[in-house]
Parts: sequence; structure tokens; C-alpha cells
Amino acid sequence: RNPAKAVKDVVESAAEKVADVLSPDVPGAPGSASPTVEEPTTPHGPLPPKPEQGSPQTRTPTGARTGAPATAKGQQGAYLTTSQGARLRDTDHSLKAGPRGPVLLQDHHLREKITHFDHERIPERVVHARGAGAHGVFTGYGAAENITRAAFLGKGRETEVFVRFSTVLGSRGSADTVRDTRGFATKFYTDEGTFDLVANNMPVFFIQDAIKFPDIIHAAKPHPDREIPQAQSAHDTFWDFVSLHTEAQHHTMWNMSDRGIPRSYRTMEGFGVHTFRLVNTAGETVLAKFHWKPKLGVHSLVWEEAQLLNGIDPDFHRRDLYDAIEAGAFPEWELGLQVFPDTPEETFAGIDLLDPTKIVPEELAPVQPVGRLVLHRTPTNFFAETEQVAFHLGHLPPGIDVTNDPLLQGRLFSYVDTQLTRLGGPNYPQIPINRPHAAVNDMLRDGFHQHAVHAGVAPYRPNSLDGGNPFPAGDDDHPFVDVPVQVASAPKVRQSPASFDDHFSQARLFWLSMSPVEQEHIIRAYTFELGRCYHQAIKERQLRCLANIDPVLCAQVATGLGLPAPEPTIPLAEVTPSPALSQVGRRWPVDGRLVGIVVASDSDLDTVHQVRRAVFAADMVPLLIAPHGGKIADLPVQRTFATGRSVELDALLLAAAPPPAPDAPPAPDALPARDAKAGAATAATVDPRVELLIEECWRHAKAIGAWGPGITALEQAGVDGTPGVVTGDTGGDVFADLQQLMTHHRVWERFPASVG
Ligand code: HDE
Repeated sequence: RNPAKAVKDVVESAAEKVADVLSPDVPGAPGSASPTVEEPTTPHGPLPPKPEQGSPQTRTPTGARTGAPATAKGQQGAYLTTSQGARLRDTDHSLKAGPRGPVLLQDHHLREKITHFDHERIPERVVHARGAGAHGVFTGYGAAENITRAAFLGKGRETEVFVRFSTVLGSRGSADTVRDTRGFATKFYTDEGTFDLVANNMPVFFIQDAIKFPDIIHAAKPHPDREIPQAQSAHDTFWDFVSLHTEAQHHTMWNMSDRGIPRSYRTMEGFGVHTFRLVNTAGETVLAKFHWKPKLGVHSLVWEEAQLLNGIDPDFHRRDLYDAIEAGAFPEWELGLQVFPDTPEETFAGIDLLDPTKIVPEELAPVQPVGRLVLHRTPTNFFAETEQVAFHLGHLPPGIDVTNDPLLQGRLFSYVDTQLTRLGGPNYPQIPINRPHAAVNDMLRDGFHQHAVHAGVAPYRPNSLDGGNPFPAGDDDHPFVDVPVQVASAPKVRQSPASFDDHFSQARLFWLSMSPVEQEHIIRAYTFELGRCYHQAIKERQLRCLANIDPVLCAQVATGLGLPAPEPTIPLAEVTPSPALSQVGRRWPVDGRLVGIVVASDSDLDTVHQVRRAVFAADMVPLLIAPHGGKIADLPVQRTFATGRSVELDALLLAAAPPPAPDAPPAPDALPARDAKAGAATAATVDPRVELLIEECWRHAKAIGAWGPGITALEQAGVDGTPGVVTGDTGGDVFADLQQLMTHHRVWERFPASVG
């Protein structure tokens, strides 16, 4: 399998396919040529398995191939059966004494069906409950061979992976685009045992010691009396805790930045947060931090867009992930390492490497690429895979070991413990998605939901009755090595090192590394969140924290809250900004982006065809938006003015300026831009829903282009001639300009920021 080639091969045809999926070709819709839909009454064969379904279902709990067909665990045969395989002729009526009842207790099918249903739900994860997963492959570059013996990083070595992305705070059914940290957990099924890199999209954490985890989570989760707000940090208990527990200030700053509202899982960085210890074949060690770098660059939503999406498409990130994979625009990241000498102090450039509230700026320790991750397959069954996958920081292959970071140490306990309740006992590693691809020969036995039929009589060592089996691995057999790190002889204390006391310098470093527009967003986020708190004392306390980070930030938020800005209580830290932290100012590939194209029956459809092909050729997906569903001539319509909303688009093209429909809602509120051009707007000649599309795309800093009659729509919306709005004689030229604009992600020039 060559994922890169696969992308090239399938992108155009698959993107065409996805465009059609996005356009349910509704039978009977205007212009639709759908065949009559067959009623689902005749028996069909079993559903075909998805490609590569074979693994890990076709392995036994000990990792051996079973030779069983890929569908062994799912549905088999064409007929409905009981759980015991007896064919059923009726599942719609309970067994009754006569047609009018009562229902008989002996109806074992009714009881089985309802009893199983009654127990379908398992406890959601206590944190990271809302998530979406995908399968993929990781290919090592061989670049880390001299610092770690981990074989999966070897040159050209391919390892199957499963990745689960998540939000932290919300329940399983909460919205995707809330302001929150995102989880980015990867299970590498390596030949030397599973490696779980349980990462986040932010490189720091709220707390330095695992013992505080229940505190931060209790504070951030909904209030225990009314259980609101859902999936939000904009409430009193969260700000109460982080303003008192000032080591949370750095992570809080990341949450208030654009990183808290990613555009897509595909455009997030990932960070292992902790420092790990790597060991090579010679037993030499280095300290290292793991980074995921997205091929598409780091890119975020804007706040209004995120809020609208929570209502319009609460599954936005999940859908984006699945659509991209099914379109062949496979999400891709590079795994990188920041490497530090393993010194007794465990510091680098004065930064304590065991403090999970600190980063090491990339300018001081560059991220060195060691491999590539490509996600190429969506799960077959959400529950079986995404819900039941169980990550654990202690799942480490030979060559990667832990450090004494007190947060990391507590996590080593928590992840197994939580699965015991969530997955109902100690045998969850036997659930197909959790099974290692390396051979397993443990001496763990029995327990709830034991699926393995263990042979032999001697699950203990030493033994003679099973021939001494299993045997300990020798040095040449790739065993896991606990690095024999010297443990200091020290008194038993409940204390942190003094270096952990610096809570503000890196929050300031982050703030000073942002571009003006990113700083503006941070100010607005703090103002919004604190503005949603009821307790004055909490707002004032958080302002005192901001004063210790930056006076401009503090003053602007204070103004927004209508409160005086306090003075700092400590000297402001002298820091050197890290440009790598900013998302603005670079250019990125545009693969998998959605371009809306407004068309109507009077558009020049030849040009629309050409532009649509050009969008596909650029590895993006065109979405045709028209006054009605079905087709415009032979072009499939994906969205109508009633179902399309700007927030799912990355850019907008207008090949039409359709007039208002008789039942269209009134025109939306005026734009700042239109105010600036007062008088330019004439009587509404364009459908107000198209105007709303344009206005929102403009306000959310998206590239907009128009040709022919589409230019009239821009004029009507009052945005023509403004930055990032391109017009031209031909659709091809306009799209070429639009594509260039999109490589910057957004048109920030529309918003000259007030902070600098
Ligand atoms: Fe987690 N975390 N965590 N966490 N975490 C869980 O494990 C915990 C932390 C992270 O998609 C839980 O299986 C403690 C940092 C991700 O299934 C639980 C502490 C980072 C996921 C747990 C932390 C993470 C979890 C809940 C402080 C980034 C989702 C369900 C010491 C490096 C994994 C579960 C998935 C999930 C505990 C801090 C990332 C309760 C005690 C730091 C991505 O075990």
C-alpha cells in the first residue's frame, strides 16, 4: 500500500463521488434522474466488508491470525436470527394470547431484543467523551534510529494505527466546535507491542501534578446543581479555579486563542505534552517531546463561525474527517521530535522538562520529522471501534520510556483504571480495536468478558507443566527495557520543585508570539468568557492574572468587562517571542477544502463545469449551491439556499445573482463594510440568502470570487473591491486567484487589528 499514490489516484474520482454523496440525489427532485428505489423487503446477501476490515478482527487474543473470514464478528448470512443463530420469521409483533394480548412472558425473542437494548449504553469517558476516529498507516523515516530502538520508526517501516480525536469537556452528544482543548490519541499497532501516544492539540496542561486532575475537571465540567453549561469553559467554576490555581494560566491562554476552535481535526497540531525518555540499542538515552505537524497547516474557525456551527452542524469536525477520507483527501501529519540531552537536571535552556505547563520554543529545539501518518479509512462501526478504543500512556514499545513528570506518572495509573468501569472489567485489551498486532502471550486469566480460550495448565512462572512456556525474552529478542535511571534518595514530601513556581512567563511568551489579529481574538475570547461569569470577584481575580501576563491584554479585557485594569503584582517576564506559535503569515496546501459555488439556471454552465473541474483538480471539493435541489442542467446541486450555510465552506464563488424568491426571509443585518460604503447598496435584487452567504463568508475572512452576474451579488452585499474579494471576466481566472488566497487560510487584511 502506498498512501501517497493512493491519494493521487483516487482524489478526483472519489471527490466526485463524495460530491454526489453530499448531494442526495432525491428521487423526484427537479432534474433528478434517480431510478426507482427498491423497497427493502427481499433478502440480500450480507453487507460487503469494508476494505482492510480483516485486522484486527481476524486475530486471536494472542495475536495469531485465525484465518476466519473478515466478517466473523459481524453479521453473517442473509436472514435475521436470534443471538443464538435461530432464524426468525417475525420481529415486529410480541407473542400474545390472541391479537389483543396480553403479551406472554415466554416470548424469549422479545425479552432478548429488549434486554440487549436496555444495556446498549456504556458509561461515556469521564473526559474526552465526544470523539471521532479513523484508521491509518504510519511510515517511519528512519531518522530517529540513533536515538531510539523503537523499530516502528525505522526507515520505510509501516505500522497500522487508529486515531481518536476528541473534545475534553462535553458529553458524548455535545457539539464539535466548542472552545476547548482537543484530544489527539494514536494507537500504533507496532510489531513490538502497541504504542499509545495520547496527545492533545495544545502542548501544555492546566496542572503540574496528576492529583489536581479531579479538581480542574470538576471545575470545568457543568455546574453540579443545574448541569449547565454543556461543553463550555465560559462559567464561574472554571474561572474560579484557573484564577486561583495560577499554574493553569498558560494552558488557559491557549484555550482562549484560536487553537481552542480548530477548523478541522486535519488542521490541528498534536503534542505529547510530557517529556519522554528514548533509549537506543546501545542503552544511551535522550529526552524528547512528541509533536504532530499537520500537512494542511494549523488553521482555526473564527468564533462566530464556531458558534453558528454548534447549531447548524454540531458534527462538523466528525463529518469533515469522514468526508475528507472518503473523498481520498487523506488527512496527514508528520511526527516530529524535539530532542534534549538527558542531563541530571532534566532542563533545557533553563526550562524544566518535567513541568507540563512549559514548552520548549521550536526556535531553541527544532522539531525533527521522524515519520508520517496518513488516515485512510473510516471506522466500520462507531461503537465497536471509536467508543471502545482504550488508550493508555503505559502502552510503550521498547525504545520509549517515561520520565518523572508528576502529571505523566498519575496518568500511568488513571488510564487503565478508568477502562475497568467504562469497558466493564480487565479484559478490554481483547476487544478487537484494542488487540495488539504483536503476538500476545501473557499470564492474565479469567475475569469478566474473557474471550480467549487459553490452553495449558500453568499460567505461572516458573513452571515445568507447560514446558516452561512462556519464556522471558533475552537481550537480543527486542524486550522492553526499563531505563535504569538513578532515582534520587530524597525525603518523602508533598512538594513541587521550585522551578514549577513560574506560572506567567510562558503565558506571556505565547501572547507576545501572536500576530495582532490573533491577539485580538484572545482579547475577545477572555472578554466573552469572563463576561459570562456571574461573580465579580472571579472576574477581578482573573484580571489580576492577566496583569501579570501583559498590561495591554489586561487593559483591553478590563475595558470589555467594564472593570478597572489592575497593576501587575510581579515584574513582567523578559521573554523572546516564538514565531512558530503563530498560525498566521504562512501558506499551506488547500487539499480537501470546500468551495461553495452559487449557480442558477441562467449561469454560464460551461464555465461552471470548467471551474468545478478545476476545483477537483486542486484536490478540493466543490459544493454547488442553487435556488432548488436536484440538478441545474446536468450539474448536481449539493445545497439549496435553504440548506446551505456559509459556515461549512472555506471559500465562495458566485456564478449567479439570483433574484429574491417569493418566500425568502428578510435581508440580514447590514455589514460594517456595507456601512462604510453607505449608499452603494440599492434595492435588493439578489436573494437575501445569497447575500447572507456572502456577508458571513466576508465576516469570517474567507476568500470570495465572482464573475458574470455573480459580481452583481457582491455589489448588492457591499463587499466588492474589499480585500480577498476577487472578480474577473472568466471563472477560471477568478478561481486561480481564489486558490492563492486560500493558501493563507483566511483574509485577515479585512480586519486591521487594534492591538499591536
Ligand atoms: Fe487524559 N484521560 N488525563 N490527558 N486524555 C483520559 O482516559 C487523565 C491528560 C487525553 O480518545 C481518560 O480512557 C489524568 C493530558 C486524551 O480515548 C482518563 C490526567 C493529556 C484522552 C484520563 C490527564 C491527556 C484522555 C478518560 C492528569 C495530553 C482521550 C477516558 C494527570 C497529553 C483518549 C480514558 C481517547 C482520556 C486521565 C491529563 C490526553 C480519565 C488523570 C496531559 C487525548 O483516564
